[in-house]
Amino acid sequence: MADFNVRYEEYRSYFENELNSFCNDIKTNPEILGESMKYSLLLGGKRVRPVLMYAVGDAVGVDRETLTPYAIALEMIHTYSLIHDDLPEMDNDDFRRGKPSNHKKFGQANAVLAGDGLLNTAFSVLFGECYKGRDYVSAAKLICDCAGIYGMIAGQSADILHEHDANPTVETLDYIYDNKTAKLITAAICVPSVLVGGKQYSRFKKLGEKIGYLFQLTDDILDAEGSFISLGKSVGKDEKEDKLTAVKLYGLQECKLFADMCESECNMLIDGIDGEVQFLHEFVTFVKNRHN
Ligand code: GRG
Repeated sequence: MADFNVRYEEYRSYFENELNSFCNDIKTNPEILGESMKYSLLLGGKRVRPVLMYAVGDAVGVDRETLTPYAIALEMIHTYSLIHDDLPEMDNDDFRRGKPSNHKKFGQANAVLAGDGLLNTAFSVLFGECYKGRDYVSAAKLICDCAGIYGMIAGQSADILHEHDANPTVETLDYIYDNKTAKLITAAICVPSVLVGGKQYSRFKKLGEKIGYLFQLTDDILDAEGSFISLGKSVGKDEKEDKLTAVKLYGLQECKLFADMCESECNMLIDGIDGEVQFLHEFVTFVKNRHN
């Protein structure tokens, strides 16, 4: 795992530098708009989506320079979703990544606009790549679709609808997981494949869906038994708000067994991928065992 940590850090710090340069060029009038966007964007975070994108890029032969605009756009979309999710009318969380959430720092109206600004800028970055050719357009569209009304937003809508659900079903839970969380992770994994004409696309898609599912499963386990110190956000909220989660449906112990099963399934899918995939195997272990 030592090699994994080094390589993860290499991808993460490369991305962090690129993101910092990108943010230096954001200058808005009024200033508070750009400041509130950058506040959340640069608050830290594990950067799992950019890291995954770069790792798959290395496996299929797409360089980091080519991927970086897509990674930045995806991280902006992810960050906007967290800002909006933390708002009182959504998940109502005062902390994110160990710091005051965006609306606590800038107020609710500015937080809505910071999220809108990030989404809009993400689209602008994606459009900026499209002149390069058809594969670049397809990769941009993939991210838009995964983030949109047949992806993350649909998952969030279902998540809200099924709070206090008296008759929760596996199908509903899977729909929420597959869309709210797994779609953006699938986009991160599939973009490099799309940029080389769809090389091993269906294998990467299945892998993205499975890693995304595992990611949400561990998120729910951490909400049930993690701590504020390690997570940097409130814990125990799913139960308090009677959210439809795997912990509610299966119980904590079953959830952990389920996570073991998902980990094995991810590893089987990775075994079917051609290329250098050791990092991906270790990434799955990292997701399964994460503490934040
Ligand atoms: C469209 C308003 C709107 C919301 C979208 C994604 C989402 C729905 C809400 C965010 C809350 C949530 C629990 C999402 C599931 C995905 C997830 C586990 C997000 C946390 O991602 P990490 O762990 O966060 O990658 P960091 O802080 O490391 O970037």
